[in-house]
Amino acid sequence: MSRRDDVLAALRVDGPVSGETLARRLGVSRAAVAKHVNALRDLGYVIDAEAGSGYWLREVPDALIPEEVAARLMSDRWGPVTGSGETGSTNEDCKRLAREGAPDGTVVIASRQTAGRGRLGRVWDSPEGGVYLSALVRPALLPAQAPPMALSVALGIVEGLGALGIDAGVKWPNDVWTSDGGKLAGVLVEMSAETDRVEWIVVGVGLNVARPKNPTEGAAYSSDLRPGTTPTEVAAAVLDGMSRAIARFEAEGFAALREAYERVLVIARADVKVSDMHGRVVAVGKVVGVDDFGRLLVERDGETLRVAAGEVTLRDDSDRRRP
Ligand code: BT5
Repeated sequence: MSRRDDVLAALRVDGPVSGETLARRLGVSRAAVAKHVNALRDLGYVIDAEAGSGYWLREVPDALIPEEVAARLMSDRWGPVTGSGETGSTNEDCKRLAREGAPDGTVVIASRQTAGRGRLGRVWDSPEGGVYLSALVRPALLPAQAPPMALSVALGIVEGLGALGIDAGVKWPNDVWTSDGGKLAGVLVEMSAETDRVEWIVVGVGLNVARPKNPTEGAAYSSDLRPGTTPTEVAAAVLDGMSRAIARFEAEGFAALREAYERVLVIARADVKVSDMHGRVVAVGKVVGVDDFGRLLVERDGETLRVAAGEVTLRDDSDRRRP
């Protein structure tokens, strides 16, 4: 923790704390305390200074600030939590840190991205009002075991949102949908591996919290979580959900998460078409679940196909289960 974090932690008490007490407790001068308080104010913290009683933390900012997310985390998997207001892509930042040797659990967050990416080079619209984060995982997995990581993360996001009372579900493989049928969040998993060892996995999550003022034309995405829900609490809840799901996946494999994943699978029993990355149709039929490796089970004429990767399109909306 930096000194500024120490000052912030000391201010998180119910009531005013004098500059002198803070200085003594942290072993710094009163001028240094004042400097850190001003830096916190610049970040959007409202800190009153009352003569005779001291500093009082009145309001924490809504913007996504690493210290605020870190302070709310229950899981001890994540940290350090880094980042700033704007960046190109948190996945790019996190991959750079991974190559420089950053530890498992490192998180990069941003309030907006100028070059947010989806899978296969697609664009991820990243205006202010969303959560954009990437987490570094150094798992004890073989490269062939890694693919269900993305599904596990999607499940973790849904469970994390559930802890905030927000209803969402997964659309295989790793989209998060809300009950209006729009895409609330997406997951981009990138990895570096040798033949017999995963060196690192960067898990990127983009999630819409407030509806952007000027949404990209034609984008069918969902947002507008409960009014008052802040990006900070969503980021912390999602990271906590992810840490539980990832830990379970690492320890027991996707088989241990399969049932939970199927329970929130919004396309369960839907008639679908699955296409590969070139647009070729690889399966048509009814979704009956996923297997222990996260492959989608599509049934047609009594035969079950296992699809490892692809894009799902609904053929008939009528029997899709809403989350
Ligand atoms: C994804 O890709 O869903 C993965 C998105 C991951 C974004 C995060 S943000 C933090 C980290 N840093 C990055 O640069 N990326 C990660 P895909 O399944 O390919 O979906 C992309 C498609 O979703 C686009 O082609 C649009 O149709 C749609 N889309 C774009 N922006 C969206 C948004 N904000 N909300 C919902 N849908 C969106």
